[in-house]
Amino acid sequence: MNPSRTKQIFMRRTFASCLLVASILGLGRVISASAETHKLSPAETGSNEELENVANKLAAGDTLVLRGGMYSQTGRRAITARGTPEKQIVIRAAEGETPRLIRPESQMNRHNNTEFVDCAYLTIQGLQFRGGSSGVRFIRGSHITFEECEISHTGNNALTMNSGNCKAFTIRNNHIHHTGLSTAGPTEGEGMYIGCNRAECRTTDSLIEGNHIHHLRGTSGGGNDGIEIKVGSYGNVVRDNVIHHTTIGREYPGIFVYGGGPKLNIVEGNVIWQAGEGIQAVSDALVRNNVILNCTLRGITAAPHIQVDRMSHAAIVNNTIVNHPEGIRLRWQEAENDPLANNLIYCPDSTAINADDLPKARLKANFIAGNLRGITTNNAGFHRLHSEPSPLVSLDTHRFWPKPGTSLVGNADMAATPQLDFRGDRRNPPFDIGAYETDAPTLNRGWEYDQRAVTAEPRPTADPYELLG
Ligand SMILES: [Ca+2]
Ligand SMILES: [Ca+2]
Repeated sequence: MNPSRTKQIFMRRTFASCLLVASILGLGRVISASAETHKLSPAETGSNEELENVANKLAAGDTLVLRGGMYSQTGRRAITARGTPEKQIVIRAAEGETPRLIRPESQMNRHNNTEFVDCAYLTIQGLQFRGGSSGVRFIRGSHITFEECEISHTGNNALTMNSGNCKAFTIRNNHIHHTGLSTAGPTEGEGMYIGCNRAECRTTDSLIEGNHIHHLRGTSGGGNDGIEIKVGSYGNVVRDNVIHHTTIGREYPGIFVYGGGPKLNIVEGNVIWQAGEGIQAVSDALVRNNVILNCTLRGITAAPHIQVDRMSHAAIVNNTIVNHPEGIRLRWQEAENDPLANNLIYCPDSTAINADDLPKARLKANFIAGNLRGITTNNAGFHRLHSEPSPLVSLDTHRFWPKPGTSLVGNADMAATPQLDFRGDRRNPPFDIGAYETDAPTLNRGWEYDQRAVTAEPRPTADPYELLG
């Protein structure tokens, strides 16, 4: 059995057990709301599906339980469900069953799979969405939890929030894969497309956590980003996601945050490999504790973008960036960003840093292996690693745990160090370079492919301004 197959099975099992727990929690919610619970079984119908009809009649506090099997309709499937803070609405899978909301292949370019329009205080849990132009489209909405779902085999992108403002969403533990299948014309195929071009709509104060996103296909200049948060959207946390193989057709970032809003977006604890760039951040971003390896272009791009009129308040700290053609592409000459610190940039056979000039920003304690363009290690803030062959426990098995006694341990810049590390463990001084802090556990808890997505414990929401004052 090959490694990726093993990973998929492992994750599927774990997702199933999460679902069971979530179902129990969901049940608790139903009882306390003392509202109606509707049950539906699969049906294949014409333009008017019972699922759509029932969902649109849910009152605050109601629950809709979908039995396993195929739900199919030919017309648009649009749901509006509005709960209240006290009486949430839940649409969920029956315990241990998988409802599959499908869209026939012949309609891939005609309709999205499912649209949620102006929903509020709604939880959607354990459903599978297969087919459609976009998989799941949120048209405006607030206080929506979308979790333990699967979106796949879409003509274009999987999940979109670019039709009006969205606020206070939680998008958690979903499995998103095989997008951009349309051959009718150019397709983007993003995993998540959040916010609008030119800030014509914004998504704010939302949490995007623990999602597994892979095999994204794009054929247009719009690009197949894993998670793209457009200009003007702010206050979002993107953490503990696993993103890989997003380079079918085009090479775009695993995570792309533009910034330009009044608050930061936080990108932390993600694992990304085989993307174009791992992460691209322009402005107003805190990028920390990410593990990024084996991308086709580079680990991180920190450079201007035509849609963002300034570059300020971006910080890139304590990331582990391994084995890319370029580790970091840095274009911060005009930026008021700060700092770039405590990163491990390990690209011994290629270019670690590509900067066209030294930025004004604070550079501290970045440890590198690989070539330099535009800077030298005489510049304050860049230190060459001398430990050979590798300062990490194992490159082969992707255990990026700093070896004791190497310069990665204890040499971080204290002021730039986040409170927690990649695993959510508290960092204690002296602080370490890269995503892991080594002194808390006695065992090597370096990350491996199979375990990362599912072992991350929920962590307290960090203060977005803790680094930036
Ligand atoms: Ca894109
Ligand atoms: Ca320490």
